[in-house]
Amino acid sequence: MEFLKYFEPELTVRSPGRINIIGEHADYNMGYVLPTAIGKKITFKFQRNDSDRICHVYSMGYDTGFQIDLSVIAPSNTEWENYILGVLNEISLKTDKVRGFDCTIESRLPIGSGVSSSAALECGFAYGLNELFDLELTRMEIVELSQRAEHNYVGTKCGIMDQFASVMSKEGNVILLDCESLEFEYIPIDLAPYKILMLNTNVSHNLASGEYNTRRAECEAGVAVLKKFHPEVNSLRQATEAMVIQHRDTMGEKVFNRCLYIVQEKERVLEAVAALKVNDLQKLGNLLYDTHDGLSKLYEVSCPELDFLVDFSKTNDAVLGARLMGGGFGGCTINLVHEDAVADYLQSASRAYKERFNIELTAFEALPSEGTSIKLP
Ligand code: GAF
Repeated sequence: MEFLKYFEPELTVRSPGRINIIGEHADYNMGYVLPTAIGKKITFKFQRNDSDRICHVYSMGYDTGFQIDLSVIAPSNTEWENYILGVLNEISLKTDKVRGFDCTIESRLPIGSGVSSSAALECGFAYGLNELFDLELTRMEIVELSQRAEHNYVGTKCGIMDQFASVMSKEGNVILLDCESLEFEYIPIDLAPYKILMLNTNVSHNLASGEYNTRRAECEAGVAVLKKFHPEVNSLRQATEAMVIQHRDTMGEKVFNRCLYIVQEKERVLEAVAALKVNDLQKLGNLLYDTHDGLSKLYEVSCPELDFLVDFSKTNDAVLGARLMGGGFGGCTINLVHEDAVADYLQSASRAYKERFNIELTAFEALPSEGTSIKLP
């Protein structure tokens, strides 16, 4: 099939990836997270076509596309298509206003690196259709339907953080999001003279999606135990460390470890926000290290490459803190590095990483940026 790759678009939408300062695997446990969008984005170009129900979506990066008949939306065997189809399916459950369109997608977001190219794909696509066909969806509806798309068409039972950050972020701020009430606060972030340096391990251990859902199930198993003794506990958000410790034997070691990490992480996010507000970057850095420790030893979502980079960072005084970021099992570490030392640090980390794993490290600076938006001509 011939696809339209280049056309004068009616609408261009830019949808960013995200970082998360702290609060990992906290969202589906109804805890707190501290994410923001970054400057790296996916660009969508849209135009309506003259068909009532035939749509074309083309990925410039994969150099391949697919056709969709709006009257038969169903999952595909190709993973990236399911992010798009899942969104179309969710939108079709809400409205019948969508008509035929052509769309091209061009990504500057490294896939599988923990900066949530998946949420950027879902949210940017949903945002674009909302504008193109006047669907009158609110930003929050876009966030929620994109999350459901991932659950229903991709199979990852993700929390709400990534979609929320992709759509709701504001330049120069992080978002303190309470994933239980969905109340949120923008917190200005100025880390000078430190920078947020992302180091990409360039590995993505393919266990990730299955293991992610397993972690979620393990947390739910912990909640089920706690609920027998504390009926008010509906999620780990309502649990305390003392409760988790008290019921350690009933939970069993693995579920206990998962729950312990989650209740400790909940406190760390609040401590990190307090530290940010008084510019105590040393404290913030130590909290990042504590989170990594928990993710690696208790939650067991790290891998040798991520552990290596975090350990390596501890040998350099210019780094205040580092941890794996995102779901885990590969992707990036987030590092708080003194601006004068970024280049040297990157050079030494790259050399050491290459020597140990024979893999090239890649890096970028993350700048807190605006969420999904229309690109004006
Ligand atoms: C992935 C998920 F999509 C998020 O919802 C979140 O749970 C994150 O992993 C871990 O914090 O990015």
